[in-house]
Amino acid sequence: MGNVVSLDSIFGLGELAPPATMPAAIDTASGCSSSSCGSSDGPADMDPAVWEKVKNHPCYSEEAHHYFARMHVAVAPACNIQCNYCNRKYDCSNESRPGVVSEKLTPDQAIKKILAVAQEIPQLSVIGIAGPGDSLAASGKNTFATFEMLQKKAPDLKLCLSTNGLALPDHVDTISQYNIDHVTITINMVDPEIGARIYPWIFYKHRRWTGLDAAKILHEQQMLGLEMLTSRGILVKVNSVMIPGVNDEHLLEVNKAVKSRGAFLHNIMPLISDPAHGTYFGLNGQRGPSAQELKVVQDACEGGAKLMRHCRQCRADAVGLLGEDRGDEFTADKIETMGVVDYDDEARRTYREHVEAERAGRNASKAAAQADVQETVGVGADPILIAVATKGGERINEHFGHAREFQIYEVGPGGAKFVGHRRVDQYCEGGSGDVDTLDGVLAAINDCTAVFVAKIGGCPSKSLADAGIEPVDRFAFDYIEESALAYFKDYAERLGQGVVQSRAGQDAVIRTGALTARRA
Ligand code: CLF
Ligand code: SF4
Repeated sequence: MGNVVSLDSIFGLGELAPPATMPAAIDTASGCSSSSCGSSDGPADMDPAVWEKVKNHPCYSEEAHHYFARMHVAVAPACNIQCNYCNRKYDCSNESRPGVVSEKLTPDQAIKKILAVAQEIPQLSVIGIAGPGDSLAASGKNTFATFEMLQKKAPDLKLCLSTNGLALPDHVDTISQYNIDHVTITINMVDPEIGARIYPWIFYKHRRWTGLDAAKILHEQQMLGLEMLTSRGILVKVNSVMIPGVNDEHLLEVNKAVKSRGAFLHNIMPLISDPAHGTYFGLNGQRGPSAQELKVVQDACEGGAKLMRHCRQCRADAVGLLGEDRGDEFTADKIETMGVVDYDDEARRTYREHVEAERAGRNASKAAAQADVQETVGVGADPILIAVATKGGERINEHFGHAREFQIYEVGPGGAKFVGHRRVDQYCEGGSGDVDTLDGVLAAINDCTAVFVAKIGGCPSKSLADAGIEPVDRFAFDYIEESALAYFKDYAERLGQGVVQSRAGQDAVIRTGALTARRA
């Protein structure tokens, strides 16, 4: 018999009674169908067939990323272009980030690892190939060999790949043949003049191309590949690396161009640039954007191709929910000792049924909380940002001192929505807090009005309050969006009374370090 799983056991909610903001019964889906709740990321907004493809994909649905995990297998080491933000010593920074090197696998090793991980992590829904080079360089040999085997061995897992797009048009038929429903193309420009500042060379049709010629070929291949995929009904996500002073303003054009060609999502990611990574940009002082600069560009693109804001720029062998990396639990030597694992999808099926029930029950409570805010606060109030310590399940269920990232929600009369995340060092290690680490946390959430936590100590509470960020633990284990709306209602009242001050205009630091697996 397979494992019995529940959301509470997975997300560490313990034996809690349902929180006040939770609907009375989980089977009240008919009370407020999702179509009436104005979700920007739910079945109301898309074709049912598309919703089926994205609802359990942690990258293609923001909501799904609170519940579902992805796993990357690093079977594609070669690359056919050079990006100025990449050092080949590290992973492909188009879909991951520099700083760590993934453990490269053969297709056979990859399958063994996937089956072992799937057995341990019932949230697993997607297997992606994202490097450490380009998944379609070297004819995509390892990529397709892996997916061919996987399709037969674990048919419930979705297949996903990421590419720079240069070789994409040659492989669209194969992608279609293997039922790969999700493809990411990194498109940083639609103007070769800008492209020439990002790509020093490409390798195409047996020769090396440089400068404007290289950028022009890459651009044409990317556009062609995108059109070919979307015309076949394959969902395409476009990643763009935001490089201040190079393509930041241009990304609006990119957004329009990819939308007109049918891209499903546009993911604008901050450049990660550090001299220690040895990249051209890192060594030449090119900086990445601040949190506010990134948000300004993302906000300007709203209304165009739908935006993804929850990307974690994960590594090419990442395992787990997007905000975590459990890769260290599944290294090659550990997989070797596990022996052969048979395919068994029972735990994953049970888990998915739990998530479906949970989703159905949420719509009514979100709509009620939003209506309450609109009625009491009015529609003209300015939204605020709230940082949330969470380990998944859309709940406030992490201690302040244990958080390795904070999810950022914007809340106002229009509702509460996820707008980003901030990576931090864990403040509390071995039972005591570190002052320097706390300074880093404050800098990362400096634009937030409040931080929601399951628990927090006296010292960090005082430092947060001194910095003008309100620590809030009264919503511990409740749902994030409903809690944010309840908080906003109270905050607007206090603002009106002059008890609190607005934090508008503050900026925060995006940490360009990386989330890596917890070391034992
Ligand atoms: Fe992996 Fe990429 Fe598929 Fe997701 S990641 S291949 S689409 S399964 Fe996701 Fe990671 Fe961001 Fe990529 S958070 S880097 S967007
Ligand atoms: Fe590096 Fe990826 Fe660019 Fe290739 S496509 S150069 S691996 S960032």
